[in-house]
Amino acid sequence: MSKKSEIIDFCNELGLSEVGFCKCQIFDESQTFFKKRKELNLENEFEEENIYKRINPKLYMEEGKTIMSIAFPYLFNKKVKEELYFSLYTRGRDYHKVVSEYLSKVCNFIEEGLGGKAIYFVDSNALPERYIALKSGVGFVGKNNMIINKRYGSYTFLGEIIMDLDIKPDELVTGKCGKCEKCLNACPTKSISEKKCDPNVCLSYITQKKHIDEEYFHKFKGRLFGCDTCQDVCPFNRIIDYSNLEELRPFEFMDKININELANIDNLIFKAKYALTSSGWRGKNIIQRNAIINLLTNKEIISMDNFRTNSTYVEEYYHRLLKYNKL
Ligand code: B12
Repeated sequence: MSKKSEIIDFCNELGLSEVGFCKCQIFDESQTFFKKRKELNLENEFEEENIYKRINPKLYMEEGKTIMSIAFPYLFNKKVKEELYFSLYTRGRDYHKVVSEYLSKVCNFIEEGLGGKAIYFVDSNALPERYIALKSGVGFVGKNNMIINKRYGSYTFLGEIIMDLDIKPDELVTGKCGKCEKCLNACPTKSISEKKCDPNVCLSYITQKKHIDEEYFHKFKGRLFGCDTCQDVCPFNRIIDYSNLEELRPFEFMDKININELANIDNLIFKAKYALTSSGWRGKNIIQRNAIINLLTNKEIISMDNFRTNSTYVEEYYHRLLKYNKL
């Protein structure tokens, strides 16, 4: 049995079916791509600024020969929109932790079972994870920028393993959006278009960034963290499998949002609930701010009688919103 088959079998036993491999080499073709985005000011503050760190996986393992890409499905329930809601990717246990646990098991197998050397990555790193998934045949890139996987659509997280084993690369998968423009038309801030994608106005980013311009307040429309609109309307997400990874199942408190709790959130509640999810990485104040943006821009649920905060940052938003409402 080849080492490739052994790794795939091991992943399958863990419940991971969507895996692929590509060569670990400098992505020369990505240099021009990232340079152009930099010139056009399209880089996002959460992206790595140093292009060399983004295009050279060898920086992380000099003797690396192969990169493995794995897609982790997280969809358990297709009900995206409620009056107030967290984006689907942030309703369960923080995926950085869950994905890391899986990847670390695969790395152990490669090291102890196959005598190789292996390191893993998920999200907070300079590597272009979608590009690696594309090159590894895990999915194709949709007009909404998402990696679209045949079995799970775009509702997957991506993780990678660099190893010093020489594994046969996979073919790119064929698939494309064709003439469909549903995501482009549905994007609430027109962040995605055929010509250019501007992550700096992506509503997911707006819900996570520190300073929000007034023009975006009324765009929240119930979103408490993240945005799923471009995935929700995507035809490739219509007939897909639900996740088999129980560790990513949404917490019960995410199913029925308690807006008063969020608008008045304290450290105890934050730590016991939201900090366990990936929505916690920007801190308690961002969640409280998003809750009050939703409350004060939605005339139906405007009830801020008991509002309290110990944050001058959130207080400032409260006053900006009251002023915005009077305009
Ligand atoms: C910064 C970031 C964001 C920013 C900017 C997003 C963006 N559009 O780039 C914000 C906060 C807005 C964000 C939002 C989201 N994110 Co995010 N994000 C990242 C992060 C950390 C870096 C992404 C990045 O570099 N963006 C710059 C753009 C240009 O790169 P990209 O679209 O990711 O990949 C393209 C380039 O690499 C390009 N490329 C590279 N070389 C070359 C060479 C050539 C010749 C060409 C043509 C292209 C090319 O090809 C890729 C596909 O187009 C990655 C993790 C990582 N390390 O990659 C997660 C990541 C992309 N996010 C992820 C997720 C889940 C989301 C959200 C769905 C969360 C949500 N529900 O709110 C949204 C989706 C928004 C969207 N439609 O893109 C997943 C994507 C999973 C998937 N199946 O695609 C990732 C991979 C995290 C993970 N490990 O799972 N994110």
